[in-house]
Amino acid sequence: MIDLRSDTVTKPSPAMREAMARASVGDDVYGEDPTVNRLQEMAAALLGKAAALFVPSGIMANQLSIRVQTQPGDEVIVESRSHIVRYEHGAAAALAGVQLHWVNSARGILEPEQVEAAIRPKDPYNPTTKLICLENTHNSGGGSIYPLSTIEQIRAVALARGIPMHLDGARLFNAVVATGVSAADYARHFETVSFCLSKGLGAPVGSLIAADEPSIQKLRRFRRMYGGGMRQAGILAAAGIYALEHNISRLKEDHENARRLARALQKIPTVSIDLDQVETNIVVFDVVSARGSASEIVADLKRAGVLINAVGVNTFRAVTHLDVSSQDIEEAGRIFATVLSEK
Ligand code: TLP
Repeated sequence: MIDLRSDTVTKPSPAMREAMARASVGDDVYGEDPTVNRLQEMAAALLGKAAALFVPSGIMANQLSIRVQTQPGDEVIVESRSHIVRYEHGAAAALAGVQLHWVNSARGILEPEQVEAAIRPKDPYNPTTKLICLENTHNSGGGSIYPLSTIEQIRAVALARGIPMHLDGARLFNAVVATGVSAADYARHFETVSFCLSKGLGAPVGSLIAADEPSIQKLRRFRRMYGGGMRQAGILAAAGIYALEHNISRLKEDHENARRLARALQKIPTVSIDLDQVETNIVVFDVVSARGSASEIVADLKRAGVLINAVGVNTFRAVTHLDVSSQDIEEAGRIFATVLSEK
């Protein structure tokens, strides 16, 4: 089975498992796990921030970042198809008590004018705009990369209004590898930045939030409130360290495989795809035929040996990652051609 549902499906390699087995551990709620501490130091250094905090998931990283920078009743500006809106079960409302202010965009990338227009006036009637969240790369935007110049302009708008920014950088290193812009150069424009170890970087569990030291102290308390304080988490952190040391630069192979897959899909008459929009490891495409519902197409592909996700009525997402080779992608291309050309 060639599993292209997500880069979250990767399994720890034998070498990563060895690093996990060898990890020194301690009780991280006491701050005494040396491997967690080392991972946090590495993450802070990579992102050019004073400190970082290891958390169990990307959603927890986003939600803690929102919680720590807002009060109930505040408003948070987000792109309308961002992960925070689409896939976090209303957590920002349920856990932080904030209202999300969605702004539409073509591929997940907001323009500075849109952000400026979404900021509420300071008067007795409007809610208070307390935070702006961006996502880079943008999952539902098809792995789209935020141009650094756009981030800089949004930052200028935010600074002029005194509004902090959070970056959902679940796939930040895909943007780093694709553009050559360093993680720190992206991160400098945000008060809080999260990234995931358990996507293209190939670790089994975990995300990090980088920020200044006082924010990390507050985040640490909220992490415990949210049930995310872990004990001998060094076993997981060791996988994260291995991922940061070995699996960043190879993300370019996933990007090449995504383009390889996109080129194969483009040749299929029933598929509509824009090659220019395949910037990283996510391939989003439409199937323009009456050959069945999205779930039927997903089931047909599964029977033929490829797993993908439907993300719309006739829109699909395939994600490349370190557990699929270029040969797998070629095989997947052949399977797509057979299954999608059938009717
Ligand atoms: N994304 C998952 C699904 O939840 C959709 C995927 O398969 O792509 N931010 C972004 C941009 C993400 O894509 C994800 C996961 C998260 C946050 C949450 O990470 P986890 O699943 O670790 O909580």
